[in-house]
Order: sequence, then structure tokens, then C-alpha cells
Amino acid sequence: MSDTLEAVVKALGHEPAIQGRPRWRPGVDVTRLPPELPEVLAGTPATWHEPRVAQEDGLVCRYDFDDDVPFAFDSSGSLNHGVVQLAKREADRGGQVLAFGERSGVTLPAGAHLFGPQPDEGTVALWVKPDFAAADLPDGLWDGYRVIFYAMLTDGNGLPDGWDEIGLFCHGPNLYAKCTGGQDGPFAAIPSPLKKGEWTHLCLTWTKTSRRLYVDGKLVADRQGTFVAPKLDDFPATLGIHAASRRWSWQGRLDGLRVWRRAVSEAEVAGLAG
Ligand SMILES: [Ca+2]
Repeated sequence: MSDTLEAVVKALGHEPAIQGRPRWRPGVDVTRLPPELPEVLAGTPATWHEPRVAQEDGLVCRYDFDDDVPFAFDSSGSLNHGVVQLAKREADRGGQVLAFGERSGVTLPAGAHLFGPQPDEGTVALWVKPDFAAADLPDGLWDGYRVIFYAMLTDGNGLPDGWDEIGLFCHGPNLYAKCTGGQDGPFAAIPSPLKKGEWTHLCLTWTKTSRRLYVDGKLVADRQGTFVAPKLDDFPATLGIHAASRRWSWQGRLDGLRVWRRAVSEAEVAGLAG
């Protein structure tokens, strides 16, 4: 018996007699709905076809968007599907891509689920096509960010500038790549090679002793050293939006996201970008 019921029984001297117990509410009478809602109720339910799944060594996420699935389908077989918010599929790159605008993004599974809780190595690769010229982006502390991919330890940081983060983003005229454990900053900050309205392939890889960024299959940043692996937890990773602030959306198109739990080789990167 609960403490409350025990107290009631003690006060009454007997168990309470309950009368007028509330019943289930009656169902909604559709004939009484506002006139615009029956139209919605009569709408065609979403139907879609499951794309083909192809497993690959160490690959834990593959989004190609070449399907009619109402979410981001992971064809790596790892079930790391994503929730698409406001971004739309469009015909491009011989199939479909995802078009992003203000407040749009894709929420992926948690960083630790994708990469592991403190990943010594990994890869994030994808195609990007901005709707903006890097030279036109402001570079103040609180403006001009365009996030491509982000995974991070839980925190409420409003900017893509913390520790324990794996990310790719533009800020002002530069492209940044980070894989930060300890108190590292971005390992790559280069004049943005992205061109308005053009596709570019980006690939970030890391191991215990390296941090690398490839652009169109070519190595453009290569930091060697002894690195602390980023810590990750159950905070969701994101595509095309900053994970913590839900701001700094990508403006343009993204396609062909690949996430590996290993650092892919230079030859593999060249193959992806080919
Ligand atoms: Ca595609």
C-alpha cells in the first residue's frame, strides 16, 4: 500500500469508496473537426521502399538520399538512421541530394554510438555544395558559421569552438576541421576551397598520431603528433546544423555522408572523391 493510501485509510478508518471514477475520454468525432482538418486526415500516408544495404569494413553510416524514405536512411546496415528537419531532397549528382536552409538539419544517433566513447580513429566524408561564397560570410565571433557535420560531448556551447568535438564547418572565409580531445583547437583552418554552386568532396580522418583533411581527394592539412582522442557520449551528432545550439545551418546541398570507425587510406579517399 502506498504511503498516501495508508494515510487515507488511517484517517477514514476504512478503505475509501471511490465513486464517479473518471472514464476514458470518448474518441474524437471527426464530423466535429474544423473544416480544414478532414483534408489532412484524408491525405495519403507516407509510403517508401527500403534501399539496398551494403556493409563495408568499419563503415557505420552511409547516407545517399537516393531514395523515397522520409528520414535519412543509413545503408551501411548499422541502423544509424537520421531524422531530417526541414531539409529537402532535390535532384542532383545523378540522383538526389539534401538541400539545407535556415534551421534545417539532420539529427544522427549519439556521437558515442557512431564513433565509440573515445575514438582513437575515424573518418567523416561527404560532398558539399554551398549556396554562398566564402568571401561573403562575416567572421565575427557570433556570426558567419555554416556547419557541415558535428559530433560532440554533451554541453550547451552556442558556438562550434569547444573541446571533445569532431566537426567540419565554415566560418567567414575559412574552412575548419576539428577532432579535439583535451584542449586542442581545430587542426585545420584553411582559406575555404568551397565554391558557390559547385560540389567539393571533404574527408576528415584521424588516428592516435594524425589529423588529416582531404579536399577533392587531395591531402590539404596533415597534423602529426600524439593526440588525445575526443570524448563522446549520448549527445546526438548532426549533419548541416550545429549539434548544441541548433544554429549555424548549412546553406546549400550535402550528399554522400560516410562515417567510419577507422581512418580510411589516401587511396580510399581518392576513390570516394573520384
Ligand atoms: Ca545522392
